[in-house]
Amino acid sequence: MRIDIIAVLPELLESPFQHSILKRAQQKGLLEVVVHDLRKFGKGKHRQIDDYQYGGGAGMVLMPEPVATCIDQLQAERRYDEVIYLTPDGERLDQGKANQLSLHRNLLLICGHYKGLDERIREHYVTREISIGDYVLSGGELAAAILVAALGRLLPGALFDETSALFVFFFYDMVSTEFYTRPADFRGRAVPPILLSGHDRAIDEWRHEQSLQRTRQRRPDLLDEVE
Ligand code: 6GU
Repeated sequence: MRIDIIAVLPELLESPFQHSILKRAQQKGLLEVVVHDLRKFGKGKHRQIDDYQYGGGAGMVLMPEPVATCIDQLQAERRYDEVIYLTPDGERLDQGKANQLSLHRNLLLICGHYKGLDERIREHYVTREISIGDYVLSGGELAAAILVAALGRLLPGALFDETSALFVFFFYDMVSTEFYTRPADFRGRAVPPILLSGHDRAIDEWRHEQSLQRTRQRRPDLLDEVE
């Protein structure tokens, strides 16, 4: 999968893909992430990319010309399955949407800033608008990093342990069980004895029951969706 990202602050995207699973996915050739600096497409001495909004009001809008020029250049090189604008008024990202998006070959992500994109860019180029939750960030870069992190781990071969990828689908309708590591007794608190029993089948059943209980307690909405 190749992901191109158009960003106002490309520096914010320098580190997120250089560690752990995303780093390994890139080294293995499963994932390619290329960040494009929108300012390079601005005109004049100051390489202007934002301007006051028509009709007045606080906050700048990204000028359509630099964004269009950048998208045109990228689209001349490859066909994108989706052109995704990261914006708080987009459809909310969840595991199901991440699963679907992870099946694509080429994605183009556009990070807004200030008031965001000129509406005409949204109408003409954007095929999908995605939000990472109901709160507002001042730019889309961190949201793009989260989207890439959600997709990268789903690419076949990205995880060491393939059962972890299956677990993802499980997580779609239930929260995970609880986890423990050594020591078996931590400051007087013991690990549930079943986990030390060596009975794999019984452990699986116990974990499933834990997940169900925790889902009922923490995220009853997930069970509503399934039923
Ligand atoms: Cl995708 N962008 C911005 N700027 N804020 C957000 C968001 C995206 N998702 C939630 N808040």
